[in-house]
Amino acid sequence: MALRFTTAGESHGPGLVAVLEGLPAGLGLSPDDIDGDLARRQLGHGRGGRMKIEQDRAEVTAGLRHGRTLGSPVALRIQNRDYANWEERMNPWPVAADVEEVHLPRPGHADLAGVQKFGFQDVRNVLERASARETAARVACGALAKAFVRELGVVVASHVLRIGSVEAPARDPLGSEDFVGVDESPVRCLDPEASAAMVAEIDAARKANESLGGIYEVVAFGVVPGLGSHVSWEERLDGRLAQAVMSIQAMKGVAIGDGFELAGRVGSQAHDEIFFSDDRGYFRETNHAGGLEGGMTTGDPLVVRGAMKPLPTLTKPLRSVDIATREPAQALRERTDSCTVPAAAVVAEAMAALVVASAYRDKFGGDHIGDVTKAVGAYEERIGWRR
Ligand code: EPS
Repeated sequence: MALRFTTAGESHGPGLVAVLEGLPAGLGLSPDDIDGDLARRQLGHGRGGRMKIEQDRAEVTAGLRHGRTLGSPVALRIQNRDYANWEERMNPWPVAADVEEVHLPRPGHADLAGVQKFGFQDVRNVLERASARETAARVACGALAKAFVRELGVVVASHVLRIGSVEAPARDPLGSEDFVGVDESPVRCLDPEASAAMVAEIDAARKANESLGGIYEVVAFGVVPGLGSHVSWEERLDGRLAQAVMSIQAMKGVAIGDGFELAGRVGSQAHDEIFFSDDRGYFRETNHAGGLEGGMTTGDPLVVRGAMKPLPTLTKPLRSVDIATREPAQALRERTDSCTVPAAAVVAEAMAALVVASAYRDKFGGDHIGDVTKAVGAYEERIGWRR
């Protein structure tokens, strides 16, 4: 059974919920597995006032007993503490108060297309769900997926490569140990000098009433060769990863491995030559392909980059139109973050983990975690794969 998840919840409504189906039974989990990642998603220089209000915790309401999965859907709930300030405006039921509608769509947000599509008069009916608050629920599901793949020897990590005009210097290929202190950087960047420059750039942007985007990279270490498949388009793992990462709010680009840079290289500089030794089995000395060839994993680290646009809620709003009067107006001005690239990288870790976990479920099945580890071990032995 493939892994499937769904989320529900509005940004200032009572809370978020998520249901993740398809984990095997017997997988050990702790509250910290989930809450640790929820806390990491709240970090990062450039966050706005909302993060001082929220302290995300997942309440698991189904699918677990005494810290082990039951093989049934796992359901969880994350409270929106800010709902206390929005009870009238976001109450699921009618209220006596006269709640003011929002008529000023923000360029770059879901607002205008959303009201057109759903026939709303009030932009809030769209923006509440379009908000990246929803990514807390994704991260909770991703933490469960990470715990599953961790049992199979897979570690998923991320770091920030660029914020605005500041780029971290290129590095030698990274190992999972290189990511140990990454959350200590206020922008989750591995290079201390670039981190400091990114912080300064965010501060300057905020002062100028601007927002900033950037680029992050997710790496999954220890993934077996042969997940995904070349035989049909929807099974190609590169396509599934790209969809999952692109679906994160505010993403505008996704690349696998060297991605767009490969387009400008000659073939001999673009591919990863294959070697064999008794010690290592098949191996490569480079990983331009980002661990994916023909839509299948190669056994090298899986490398996915995401490009995030600057957030479209601006403290100095862009020009727009009042949808009630059709007169020119300034877009909605709301409390906002100035940069959320560090958080987006944590969300992308979750999405990548969910795709990888789902591919393991597709290939190896198994009702109990012990069945899965046994099947993966037998396959690793058959192909002679060594981590
Ligand atoms: C968001 C706007 C801000 C962010 C929010 C996403 O919320 P607010 O409008 O309440 O200030 O803080 O992100 C989160 C709440 C979160 O948990 O990440 C938006 O418009 O997308």
